[in-house]
This record gives sequence, C-alpha cells and structure tokens, in this order.
Amino acid sequence: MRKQIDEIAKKLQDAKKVAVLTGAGVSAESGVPTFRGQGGLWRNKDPMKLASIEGFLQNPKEVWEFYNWRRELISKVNFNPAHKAIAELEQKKDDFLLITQNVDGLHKLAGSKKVIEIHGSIWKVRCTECNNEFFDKRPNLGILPKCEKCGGLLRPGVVFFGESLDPVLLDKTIEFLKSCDFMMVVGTSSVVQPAASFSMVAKEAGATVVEINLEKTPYTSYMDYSIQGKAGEILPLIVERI
Ligand code: BV8
Ligand code: ZN
Repeated sequence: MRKQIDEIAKKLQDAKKVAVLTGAGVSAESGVPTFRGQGGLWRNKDPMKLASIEGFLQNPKEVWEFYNWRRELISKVNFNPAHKAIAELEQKKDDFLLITQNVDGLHKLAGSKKVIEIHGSIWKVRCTECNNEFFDKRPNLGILPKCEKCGGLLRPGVVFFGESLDPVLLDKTIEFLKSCDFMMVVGTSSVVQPAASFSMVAKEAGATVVEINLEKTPYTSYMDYSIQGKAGEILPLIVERI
C-alpha cells in the first residue's frame, strides 16, 4: 500500500486540475450511518424508499420522521480526518473541485469551499407548493412542517431517488471532469447514478482515477489505483505528501 500511496501522491502533486467525488463512506468515521452499510439505516426500513419521491408522496409523515432522525444525529457529529484532508488538499491545488453525494454538510464544516452538493443538503427545506427554499439548522423540524409563506407542506432540500439532479450543478460537474487530470473517488459504493459514472467522464478525459473505499465497487476495475481502506486513514497519508 505504501508504494501505491507514494505513486498516487506524486501524480497528485503534478496534477493541474483535481476533482474529488465523495460518498457516505467519508462521513462514516464521524458516526453517520452509510446508506448500504451493515445493520441498515433506520428502523430497518429501506432508505431507498424513504429517500424517494414516491416514498415522500405516499407517506410524508414517515419520511419526515426519517429526516428528523438524521438531522438530530448529524447535528451531534463533527467532521473527521477524511473531510479535513480534502479541505487541506483544496488549499494546495489552485484548480480543484469537490463533488459530494452527501447531504450532511460535514465537508463545509471541515473548511471545504469549492464544493458541489450534487444531492442537495439535509439542512435545506423547500415548500412543495410555492418552492420557497431556505436553510434551517434546527435538528428537528417536527412532523409535516409547514411553509410560513403559504402554509404548504415543506420537504427536505435533497434530491430524492427518482428525481433529476439540478441541471446547473450537473453541467458544472461534467464541465470540470471533462478537463481534469486527476480524480479521487472516496467512500462510495458507486451504485447511485449518475454520480457513479462521473469517474468515467474523468477517465475519458485522460485523468488518473483513484478509488479509496472499504470495499471493491463496480468501477474498481476501471481505476488506475484502488485502495481498500478507511478514508480517514488513507487520505491524510496522501495529502501530507503534497
Ligand atoms: C436521476 C439524497 C434521472 C437523499 C441521494 C441509471 C441506472 C440505474 C439506476 C438509475 C439510473 N439513473 C437513475 C437511476 C435511479 C437512481 C439510482 O441510481 N438507483 C440506483 C440505486 C440503482 N438514481 C436516481 O434516482 C437519481 N436521479 O438519475 O435522475 C431520473 C429521474 C427519474 C427516474 C430515473 C432517472 C437521483 C439519485 C440521488 C438520490 N439521493 N441522496 C439523502 O441522502 O437523504 S443518494 C444517497 O446515496 C446518498 O446521497 C448517498 O451518498 C448516495 C450514494 O450512496 P453512497 O454514498 O455510495 O453510500 P453507500 O452507503 O452506498 O456506500 C458507502 C461506501 O463507503 C461503501 O462502499 C462502504 O464500503 C464505504 N465505506 C464505509 N465506511 C468507509 C467507507 N469507505 C472508506 N472509509 C470508510 N470509513
Ligand atoms: Zn410555500
């Protein structure tokens, strides 16, 4: 592993334009449960159903219980060495972009500035009637919170399964990946589309692509480097060499 880390650090050192994609695995060491980790996420319910538009339309009360539970949990945790290392890397590379699938806001808490939250933010809420959208950091918004402007039902400001990603954010992401020369994919099972294919956009652009994850993924075989291990242990080893 040491040899791989040295080679990755060298390429990262020489890279001109660096992209990082993260998933739930980078927040795992902060104590935030992952989507597909063992033991399931919440009351053994399928998070794919709870974090989906049809799940919300069918049972908004249960979906708000799920999101309030996550908001309470995330409000009590802090960023970890993986988030910190990515924020430090941003300081070391002029042309840098972090794309995160996570909605927990821990990257910004750790100091990352150039971040695209491609699946939205758990701290954002949006009215289902008048589209009034705002941040609300209170851990628990109560069951079926209502819009102050029009009394409509509020929803979490995230991209549910079955919903399209924000086209502006998606374009910005693809534009950057098409001209980057180094990309790290960290802590994601690379199952959720279209984020899982982002590394292939970078690869097509001739970038060196590196995967850091606890387990292999459907994209491992396409990677130039793949390290199985904890993001909070491996990322600092790479970034301290830059
Ligand atoms: C869309 C917000 C168009 C909510 C999330 C093409 C092919 C197949 C399916 C589809 C497709 N296009 C669309 C779909 C459907 C769907 C999809 O991808 N389904 C999959 C599951 C098959 N995609 C969509 O619906 C997307 N929309 O494409 O629009 C469209 C429109 C209508 C109909 C069709 C298409 C929208 C996807 C966004 C969903 N919203 N989040 C919320 O979070 O509350 S995604 C959700 O999953 C989270 O954001 C999470 O981050 C993300 C991805 O999961 P991971 O981050 O990878 O987390 P996971 O638990 O899976 O893995 C963690 C990994 O970390 C593991 O591998 C583990 O080993 C590792 N790990 C653990 N600890 C550590 C670690 N690694 C390192 N260190 C550690 N310590
Ligand atoms: Zn409203």
